[in-house]
Amino acid sequence: MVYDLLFAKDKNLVVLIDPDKITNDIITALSDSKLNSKLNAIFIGGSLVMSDTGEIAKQIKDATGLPLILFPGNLSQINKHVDALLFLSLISGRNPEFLIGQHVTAAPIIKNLNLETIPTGYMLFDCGSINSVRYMSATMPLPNNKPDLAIATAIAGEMLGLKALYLEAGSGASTPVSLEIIKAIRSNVSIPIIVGGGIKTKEQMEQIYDAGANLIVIGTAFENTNQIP
Ligand code: 1GP
Repeated sequence: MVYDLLFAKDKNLVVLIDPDKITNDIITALSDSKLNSKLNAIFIGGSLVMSDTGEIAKQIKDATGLPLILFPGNLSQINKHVDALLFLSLISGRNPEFLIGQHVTAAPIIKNLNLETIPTGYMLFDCGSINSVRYMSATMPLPNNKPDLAIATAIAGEMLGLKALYLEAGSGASTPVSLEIIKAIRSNVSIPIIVGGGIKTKEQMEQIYDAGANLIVIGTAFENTNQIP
């Protein structure tokens, strides 16, 4: 199961590839075995994607032996070249389209492709600016300084049977989800916690792992440098 590989270690790491930002340098970097040895998997997807996600997924798959997991902004990104997908429920929001609407349309397609689904509660936090997820999902993010709201949302997600929580600051956020929020959620749920958005340095990564994250997602910092911080 890809799910087990994703959370196999104490400190797990993936890079997120936005199909619209793929370059030859990124493909070359992803094919490097030294870099691959630091990653559990690769995520592919974005809030709004213009490119053919399946075509880019195939290129990445051919370049690396790592599991490839779709992190879909919407169901148009579903394709047969990934090994699994985060079946996201945007539980910080109140837009039924991203709580169940897209899922109903996507479910038969995913079943036909025989893709593993990883049911994930997606929690968007307000980290200072209107990011793409907030705009595209037309939802209000959780405050980054009100642990009670985050805890209640996370507990509800766990009670609904979700298998992981993704705490999202938004791609390119100036600051990641606060350590206070990560710690508060960690003390209240036992399912794995994924943290992404705005993580740029090794020091931030260590602090986020220490706060209780099981998996860190690095997108922009990898795209900009073709290296892991
Ligand atoms: C975005 O959490 C991911 O959905 C990664 O964010 O691009 O800021 O690393 P960054």
